[in-house]
Amino acid sequence: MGNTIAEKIIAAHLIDGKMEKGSEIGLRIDQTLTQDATGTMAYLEFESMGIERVKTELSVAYVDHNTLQTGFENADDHRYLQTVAAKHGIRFSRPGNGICHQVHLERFSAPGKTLIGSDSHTPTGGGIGMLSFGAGGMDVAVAMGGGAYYITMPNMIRVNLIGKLQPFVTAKDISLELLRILTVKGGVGSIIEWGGEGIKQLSVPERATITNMGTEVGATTSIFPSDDVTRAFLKAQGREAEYVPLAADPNAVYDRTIEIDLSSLRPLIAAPHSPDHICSVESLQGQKVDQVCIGSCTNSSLYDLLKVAALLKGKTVAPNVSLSVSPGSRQVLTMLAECGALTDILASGARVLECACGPCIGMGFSPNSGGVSLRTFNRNFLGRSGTKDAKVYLVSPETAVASALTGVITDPISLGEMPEIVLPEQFRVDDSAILLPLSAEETKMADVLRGPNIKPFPVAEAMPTELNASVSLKVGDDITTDHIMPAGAKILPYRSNIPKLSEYCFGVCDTEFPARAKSMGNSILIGGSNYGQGSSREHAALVPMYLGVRAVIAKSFARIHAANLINAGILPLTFEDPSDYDSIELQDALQICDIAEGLKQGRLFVRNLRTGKDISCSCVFSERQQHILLSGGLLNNTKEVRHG
Ligand code: MIC
Ligand code: SF4
Repeated sequence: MGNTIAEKIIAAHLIDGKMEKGSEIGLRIDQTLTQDATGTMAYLEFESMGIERVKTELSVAYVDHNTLQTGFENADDHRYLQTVAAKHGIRFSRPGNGICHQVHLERFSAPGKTLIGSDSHTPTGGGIGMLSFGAGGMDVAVAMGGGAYYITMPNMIRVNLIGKLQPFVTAKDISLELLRILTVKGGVGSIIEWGGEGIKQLSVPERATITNMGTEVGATTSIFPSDDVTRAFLKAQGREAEYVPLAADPNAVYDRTIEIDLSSLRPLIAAPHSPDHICSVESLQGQKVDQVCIGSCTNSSLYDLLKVAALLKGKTVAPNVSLSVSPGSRQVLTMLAECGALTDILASGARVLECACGPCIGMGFSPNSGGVSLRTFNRNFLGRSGTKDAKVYLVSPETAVASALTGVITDPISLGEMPEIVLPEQFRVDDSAILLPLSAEETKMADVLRGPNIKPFPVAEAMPTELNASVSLKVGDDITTDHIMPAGAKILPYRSNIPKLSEYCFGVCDTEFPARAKSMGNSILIGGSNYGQGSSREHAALVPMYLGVRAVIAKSFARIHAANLINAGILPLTFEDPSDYDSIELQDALQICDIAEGLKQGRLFVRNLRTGKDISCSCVFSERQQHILLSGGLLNNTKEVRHG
């Protein structure tokens, strides 16, 4: 039996467990990345481990999320990240240098290596044949210290691309088509491998658009082979030496195979408020648009923005539309400037924003009230843009431009002939905005600078033998981490201040939740299916833990969030019979007995003291995870292990 690409990389990095589907495996991690909104916590956690220098081949700290400095908080965090990185052997990508995934793809990603990042879109690296995972900050801290990264050995899904993309149909439309097929839950527990003749026509940045959005189908990660296209990209970045070929064996076995015929694909759009609300652009043609945003880690490469510039050239944005363009990196922006494309973008009336996440995470550029915003991004969750009643649609750069020019949702096919875009053979390589860490000698004298906004992270308590707690919140299906711990320009500055951040927890669902949870002392959350989908932010676990949440009982969980709950010492329990969800109400008093024994058996009974009903919940965790839960989280557990 042959191996898939992922299986080959896993086999080469396996340091714990067996490659049996469904069982826990520990992987050696070659590279890590953090961004600022999750990085402050990750480095506070790393510091608490007392390790002097990272043990990875390469670790990079990026600043790309919290770049609006409306007070001292973000600037303090940037300074902390810069100094903590310098001291511990980590490179530091300065604010303005670009979005972590775009910069990492350009400068560091390498086929055959492993990467984890404290950001759910880390699988962008799969575009170059790197096995890359989004993870919570604590898992990244452990990997920086040389520890394994644990995942459940996934299923393998193969997506074969056949045929040829028509003009104005793009990699983004392929991602949206996969979302139509799989929905936001269909990739859970799986790695998606892309193959077939059709992949040859996709450059590395286009492949990266696709692996980036694999996160939206809930996949553990996504990956492309490493081939001549990969070699050409690495060569253009002056990194040809890092090329290694990588392909699945012809007799590799997949759990599921999906075929997408590129020739019949048409421009697609994801309607509010979920990336899997897919329909054709044509079907929404003519709807008025207020705002168009081009950029984000999904669609901000040089190739994307050269297309955007060529389509905007000589034309003007419609008067009712505000158009923003955020290049993915300083490399992209300088190259756009050098070839004159930036002039075409500016002349069209577009507002050029910093090379950062910006509007994607509600860091400025929020739409007007009730506004319709078309975005080339990857998420359109309710309220994420910063305007709660805005309607956000996800589209390709081509559809974005066509609609910005007409002022209504427009199929880009109506733009006429697609101008030919030729990518330069050599990219402009200038790593001066990526600061190298201090030498081991210099490190001894170096201080780490912390501002007053940086508060120590909350300490979890060990799991009691018996838990008596009431329900502090009951929510429905597909709750995202943006519901649990919203982002946006007002809240993000408190990412290193859990007490302050906790005031906003579940604000989108129920503004009373923080006060109620606090007044209850210990409490339990009830969720529907795919609870915690979306981002990797461990704040969505740390903050509920701070507010006293000891368990979440849901129909099913998203992978990264489940891992974050365990790391924070919160029990993630799954209803064995999903209809039991209906029998629990807000404020119900629940009792869970013999927790340690139940964890061993993989099943716990939750007694509802109001109804007297015993609800059977599954909790199948590895021994490692059971220990973490009983100690009250990964940090407590690491300390226990250290002190014997
Ligand atoms: C996101 O796209 O939701 C974020 C912001 O990049 C998050 C990380 C965070 O919350 O800081 C993610 O995707 O993991
Ligand atoms: Fe940044 Fe948006 Fe990408 Fe998250 S999805 S890393 S906020 S650009």
